[in-house]
Amino acid sequence: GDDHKDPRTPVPLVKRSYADSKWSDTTPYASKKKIQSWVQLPDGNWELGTVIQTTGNNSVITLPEGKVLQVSSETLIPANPDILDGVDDLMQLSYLNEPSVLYNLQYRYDRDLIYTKAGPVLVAVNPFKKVLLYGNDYIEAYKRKSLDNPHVYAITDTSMREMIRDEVNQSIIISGESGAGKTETAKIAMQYLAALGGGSGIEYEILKTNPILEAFGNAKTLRNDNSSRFGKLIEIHFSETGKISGAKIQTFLLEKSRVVQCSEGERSYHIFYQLCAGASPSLREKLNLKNADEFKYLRQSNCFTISGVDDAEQFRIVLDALDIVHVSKEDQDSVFAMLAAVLWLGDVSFTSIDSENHVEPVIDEGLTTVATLIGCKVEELKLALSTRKMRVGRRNDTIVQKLTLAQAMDTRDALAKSIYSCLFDWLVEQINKSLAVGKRRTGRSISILDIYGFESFERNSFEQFCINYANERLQQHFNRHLFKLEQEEYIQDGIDWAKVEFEDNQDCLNLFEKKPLGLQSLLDEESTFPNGTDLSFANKLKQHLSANPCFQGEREKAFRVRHYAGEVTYDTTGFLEKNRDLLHLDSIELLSSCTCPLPQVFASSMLNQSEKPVVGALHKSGGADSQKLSVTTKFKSQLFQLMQRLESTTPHFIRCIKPNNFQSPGSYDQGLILQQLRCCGVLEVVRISRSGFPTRMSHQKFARRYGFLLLDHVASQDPLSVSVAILHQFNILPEMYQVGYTKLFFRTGQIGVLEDTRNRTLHGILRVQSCFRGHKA
Ligand code: AOV
Ligand code: MG
Repeated sequence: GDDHKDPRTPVPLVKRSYADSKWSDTTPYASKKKIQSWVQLPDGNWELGTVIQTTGNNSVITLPEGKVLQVSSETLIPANPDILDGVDDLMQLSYLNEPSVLYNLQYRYDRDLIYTKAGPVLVAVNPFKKVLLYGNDYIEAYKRKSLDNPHVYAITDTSMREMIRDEVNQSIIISGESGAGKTETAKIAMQYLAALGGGSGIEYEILKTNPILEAFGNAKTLRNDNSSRFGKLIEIHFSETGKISGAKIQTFLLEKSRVVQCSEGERSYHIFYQLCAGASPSLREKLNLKNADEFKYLRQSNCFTISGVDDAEQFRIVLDALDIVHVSKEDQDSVFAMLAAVLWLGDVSFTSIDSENHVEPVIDEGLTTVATLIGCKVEELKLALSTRKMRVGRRNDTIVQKLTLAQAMDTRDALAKSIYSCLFDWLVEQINKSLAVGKRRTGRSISILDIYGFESFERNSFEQFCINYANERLQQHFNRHLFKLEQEEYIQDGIDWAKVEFEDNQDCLNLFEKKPLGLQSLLDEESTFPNGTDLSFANKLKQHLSANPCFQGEREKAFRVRHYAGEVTYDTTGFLEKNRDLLHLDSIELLSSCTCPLPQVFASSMLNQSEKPVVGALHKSGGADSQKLSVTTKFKSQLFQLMQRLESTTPHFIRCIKPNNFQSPGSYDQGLILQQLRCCGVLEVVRISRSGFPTRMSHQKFARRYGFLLLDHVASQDPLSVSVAILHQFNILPEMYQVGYTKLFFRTGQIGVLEDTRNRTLHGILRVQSCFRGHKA
């Protein structure tokens, strides 16, 4: 039988075995004098050692610093020969195991080679410092293909070529934990597209959307100084000639709670600090601005600056960018007025007016400034913040209810949050108008997806619940394309294939999405109950979901979810309120009566949103609230639409990896990296790709594309015969392709030879033609 005691036999590190792969042991190890092996030290890190003796089940191994260890042979994992140090595609490793992959990435990382291919996936390890890999020279080199090592530019170039070649829309899907480098990577991809497809000037506008959206949608968190608090899909359209013709941005669920509340050491949205630091004296006066540390909303987290960032300078960059995307000066003034109004709202305080704890706002600088900025009377604002109109009884009589301190503060904060999120949406709309794709749609586009990454904090709330759910959806898309569809296609087309197992996250998605007993349904249900509380919600979860392997009830109001990227404990405090996300009709009416233009726009957009009654219809105050979809439901449907859109594109995946938790350069935390590699299945992707056939083309298309290269006449003109003739003429080795029922399948790189010949031949023909024309003239 199998004898796994020999250290030369690859031993699986985790549950899945790579030993069974015919690829995993191809180097004749025995012929080497010294046997290099990975040994795991007590701290969990892997070290490269040399096996000097093996007796029975034990091996003696020496480590670089002269230490000698005796270990069980089974724990040793084979290392690759030196010649494979730092290969730029993990597919080239003879031994595919976790320590070898970790070592390979580290070897490259130490040399600032932050990009590595894992089969079709680009792995990017965040350098946390400037690396000299970008700019025009590099762009030019990738464009001319004089450089072809792994890079965002290279994968972007591929997407561009495939868009033109296949006439299919493309997507670049960037994933990874918070702080792993997704947003930077997305910008690098945009840079490349702008350089290649530029010319009309619209590319500058597209690039300038970045500083704007980052100012309004990014903030410093404990994980990332520039953390995206919204998801973004930018769809860049191209003309037939490959020039950018326009773009469209879609955003997903902005974290609005941050406007009124954020944790110690974090910041609210960058734009607030930028405005306070960078506004001109006249603007400061007009908005009655104070310093950032004087506004209550900003003061609570005790963090005002980001090291290495000059907010005033950033403000100038944002102003510039707003000009470039054609937001008029007038509109810009309105935007800043809304920002100041939000800040001043936080300074509105309340005073008790009776013995029943009812309050009303103090008429002070805060209240009067807000009224001036949004363009309403102080009295109207005061009323909206201290009372609520309700319809009661069968005759729908209106009665006016006074608010308690807690209710009044909630009302004030809800108004601030709504103004800010409406402002964000409005800005995106303005940007989209400016970038609008003309009437001449060609239907060719490349979309870049950059959403907030998986998050796990000490305390996780509704926001993390949504963010992590989005990441689960994205993970499924990744799995579907790289594992499921890939393998299904082989089997469907009748080619030989041994199935590769992968970590499926369907259980976790079911936990979220199942009706009626899933996290989201139960949350929505509890949100519609007048007497529902966060605690009753938590209890319902424990009652109904405990059978799901991904769920665990925790003490009091908490529960735990086993995500693909790790376990997260959520505290349900605030879940119901945040899911309902109600802005009382009184506040909407206030905004619509304002004399400033933006509040009116906001009010009408909020009223439009509230047509479909789902959650809130039965909410506390008896029906006078705006009725609208719950946040969870809306977010879920947005994500479904997103996935549908992505399904119609050819995806290109980039996996960003965060090498340490300190945002610092040069530190490579093996454990942290391994966990990220595991949860996105990097090893499995490599394994599938090298035993698989990533390039495929229908017989028809193949015959059409390369048939003209045939030297001999083919008796039968059916696509299959033509295809086979082409394969023979070019001496493509039988193990390098498979002929399926409908398609040809090729191993990596095989189609390149044919494409090169085709291009050379076509060029030759063009040259001859133009010579000919030259003669005639
Ligand atoms: P994220 O988008 O993945 O997190 P970012 O793209 O904001 O992460 O990257 C975090 C920080 O890492 C950046 O601010 C840079 O300082 C640094 N960084 C990332 N990529 C590079 C690079 N290629 N070169 C130099 N520095 C880089 V979040 O949005 O939190 O999920 O929500
Ligand atoms: Mg980001």
